[in-house]
Amino acid sequence: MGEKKTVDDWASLAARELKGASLDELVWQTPEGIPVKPLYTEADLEGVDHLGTLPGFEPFLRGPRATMYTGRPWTIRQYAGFSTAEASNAFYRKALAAGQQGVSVAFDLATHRGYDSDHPRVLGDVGKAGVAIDSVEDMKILFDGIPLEKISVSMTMNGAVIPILASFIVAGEEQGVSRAQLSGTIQNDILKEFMVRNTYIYPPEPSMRIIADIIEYTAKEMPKFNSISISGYHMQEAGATLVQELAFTLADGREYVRAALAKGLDVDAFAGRLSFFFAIGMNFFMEAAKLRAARLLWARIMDEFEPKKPQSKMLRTHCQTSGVSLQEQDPYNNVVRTAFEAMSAALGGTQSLHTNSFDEAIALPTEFSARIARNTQLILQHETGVTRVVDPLAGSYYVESLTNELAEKAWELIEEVEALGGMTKAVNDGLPKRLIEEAATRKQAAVDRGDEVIVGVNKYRLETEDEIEILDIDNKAVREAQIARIAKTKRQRDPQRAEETLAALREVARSGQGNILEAAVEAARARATLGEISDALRDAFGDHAAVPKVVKKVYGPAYEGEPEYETLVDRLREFSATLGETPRLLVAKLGQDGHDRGAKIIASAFGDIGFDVVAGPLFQTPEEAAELAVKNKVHVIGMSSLAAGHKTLAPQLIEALKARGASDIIVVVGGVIPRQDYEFLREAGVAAIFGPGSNVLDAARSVLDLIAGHRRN
Ligand code: 2CP
Repeated sequence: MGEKKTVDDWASLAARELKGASLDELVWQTPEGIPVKPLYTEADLEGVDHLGTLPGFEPFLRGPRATMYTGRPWTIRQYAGFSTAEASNAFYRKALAAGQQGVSVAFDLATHRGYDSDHPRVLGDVGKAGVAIDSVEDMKILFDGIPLEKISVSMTMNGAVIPILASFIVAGEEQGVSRAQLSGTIQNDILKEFMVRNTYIYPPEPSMRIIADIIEYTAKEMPKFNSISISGYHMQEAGATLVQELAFTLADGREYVRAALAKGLDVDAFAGRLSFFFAIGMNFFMEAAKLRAARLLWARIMDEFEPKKPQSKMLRTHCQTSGVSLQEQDPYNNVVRTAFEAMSAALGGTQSLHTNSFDEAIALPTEFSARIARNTQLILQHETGVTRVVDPLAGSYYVESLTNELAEKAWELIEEVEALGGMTKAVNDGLPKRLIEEAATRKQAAVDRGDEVIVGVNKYRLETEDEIEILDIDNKAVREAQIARIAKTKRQRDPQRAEETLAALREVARSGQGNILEAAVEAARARATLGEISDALRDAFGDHAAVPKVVKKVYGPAYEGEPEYETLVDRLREFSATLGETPRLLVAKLGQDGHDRGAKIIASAFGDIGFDVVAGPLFQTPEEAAELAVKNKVHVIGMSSLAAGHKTLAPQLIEALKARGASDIIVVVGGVIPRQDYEFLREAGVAAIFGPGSNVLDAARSVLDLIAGHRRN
C-alpha cells in the first residue's frame, strides 16, 4: 500500500495531469454560490457538527424514521387529473391496480381560482391541466370506488382550498368514511403562490387566516390528515437556486407555525401534521443533500417553539422530479432525466414521490408515458436495492460537506427574511420573488449561451424530431358536461339551505369569529358550488391583484461583450431610429394560467435587449389583453401559454384585435405548445410560435424580423 499520501501530494499529482492548467479551473461554481471542488476529503468535514446523528432521532437529518425504506418504502404518488371527474376516477383506479400507492389530484385552473366551469372568465381553462370540480357531486364521482379510509389522497389546492377541502370531507362522509378516518394532504400553501405559482384568490392577510383555520380544524377533527404541504417545488420550477428553495420554504413553514400559534393552538397539536414538498432537479448529489439539510434546519427552527413531541420537529416531505428539466426536444431523454432525479430523491430520503412523464414538457401524460413514469419508481424500489440501507450517502465527504454548506447558506437567507419581519412581510416586500426571478433569468442566459449543456437542446440536437403521441383534451365538451351538472345540482338542492349556509360562511369570514372551513363544510353539504363558496369569501375578503414587475439588467449583463448579443442590440437601435419609435411588445398572460416564469424571462430579456416592454397582468381575458395592446400602441403581443389554453385563447385574442380595428398588431405565442398545434395556430393568424427550449435571442431576432416585414408590407 505504501506510505499514506496527503492532499498536497494529490494536488501535485493533479497539477501534473493538468499539464500546467490550474486546479482552480476544475472548481464548479454552482448557481447556489457553492464552489464544488474536484476532490473532497476528511478535511472538509472538520467543524461539521451534524455527523454521527442517527435516523429516527433529532435532528432527523438521516431520515424521520429509524428504519426508513427498509421498513416501508416511500409512497409512489403520481399527480394526475384529467378533464372530468369520471375520466380522472378511471385513471386513478387503473393506476392503483398497477402499483401506485396513493392518489394525488390535479385540478384545472378554473377550480384553482375559485370559478365554476360556467364562468365566462374560464372559457379556455375548464378541464385543461387537471380535473374540473364544481361541487360535492363531482368530488363523489372523483373518488367513486376508491376506499378513502385506506387510500391517502393528496390534493394540490391553494386558492380555492376551502371549498375543495370541504367537498372532500362531505364526499368522504357520504361514502361512509368519517373525517377522522380521512388520510392525505392538502397543499394549502399560499405564501409561495404570491411568490411564484399565482393561483391565489384573496389578499395575503385573509389568506393566512384561511390557513390557520384549516390547521385548527384538521388538528381537532382530522388527526390523520396533513394540513399543509409547504412547497419549495414551484420555487425551483420558477428558477430558484436550491439554497433559495430551501430557505424560503422553511421560512414559509415558520410563518405558518406562527399563524397557527396565534390562533391559540398548542404546537404539538398540529406540528406533526405539517408536511413539505420539494423539487428534485438534475444536480444529483446536491438535491439529495438538500433534503438532508432541510430536515436538519427544520428541527432547528422548530426548537424555537419548544414542542414536547419529537414528531413536531420532524420534516416529512413529498418530492417531484423537475418539470423544467424536461425538454420538448428528443423527449425520450426525459425518461433518463427523471430516473436520475428519482434516485436522488430516494437517496435524500423522501417520504413520497411523483415521477414526471416524459411528455409533460408538452402536454398531459398519456397512458403509456404515465406507465413508464410509475414503473421508474417501481424499478427503483424493487430492482436497485436502494431501499435496503438507510441514508446510504451518509459519511460521504462530498455529500456531508454539501449538506453542511447548503444548510449554512440557507440559514443565512432565512435570517435575512427574519430581519425583514418574517415571510409574509418579505413576500409583500418582494424580496423572494425578485431573487428567484434574477436566478431564473441568469439560468436562461447560461443555457442560451451554452454554458449549461442540455443534451438534445443546446448540444447534440437532432436534425429532425419524431412526433410523439400526445393527449389532447376537448375543452368544449368538458365545459358543456360540467355546466349541465352544475345546473342539475342547483335544481336538486334546497335553495334556502344553500343560501343560509353561504350567508353563515360570509359572516364567519367577515366577523373573524368561528372557523371558515367548518362553515364551508355546511355549505358544501347543502350543495353550494365551489364558485359560490369562493364568492362568499370574495365578498368578505376581496380579490388579490398583483402588480406585474420586471427584473432588469440581468439577462443583458450576462451577454455583455458577446458579438451575437451586441449585434442584435445595435440592430434594434438602428431599427428604432428608422421606425421613429422603439418596437413595443406586450407580454400577455391569458386565462387562469398563472405560470409566469417564461413571460417574466421574456419581458426581462427583451427589455435588456432594447424593446419597450409592457408586462400585462395575470388572468386577462382576450378582450382585456387586446384593449391593453391598443391602448399602449404595441407592435407585437407575445402570448405566453403554459396551461394548454392556447387553442381557445389565441384565436379569441386575434378576433378581439380585429374587432378593435387593430389587426396590424402581430401576435406570437410562446410556452408549452405541442408541435401538433402549430398549424392550427398559424391558420388562426399567429405569426410565430416559440415552443419549449427556444433560445431567447433567436426569438428576439424573429420578432424584430416580423415587425420589419410588417412595416415593408
Ligand atoms: C413510514 N411509516 C412507517 C415507516 N415509514 N412506519 C413504520 N416504519 C417505517 N419505516 C408510516 C408513517 O408514519 C405513516 O403513518 C405511514 O407509514 C405513511 O407514511 P408517510 O411517510 O407519512 O407517507 P405518506 O402517507 O405518503 O405521506 C407523505 C407526506 C404527505 C409527504 C407526509 O404530506 C404526502 O403524501 N404528500 C404528498 C403531496 C403531494 O402529492 N403533492 C402533489 C404536488 P402515520 O401517518 O400514521 O404516521 S403536485 C405538484 C404540482 C406541480 C403543483 O403543485 O402544481
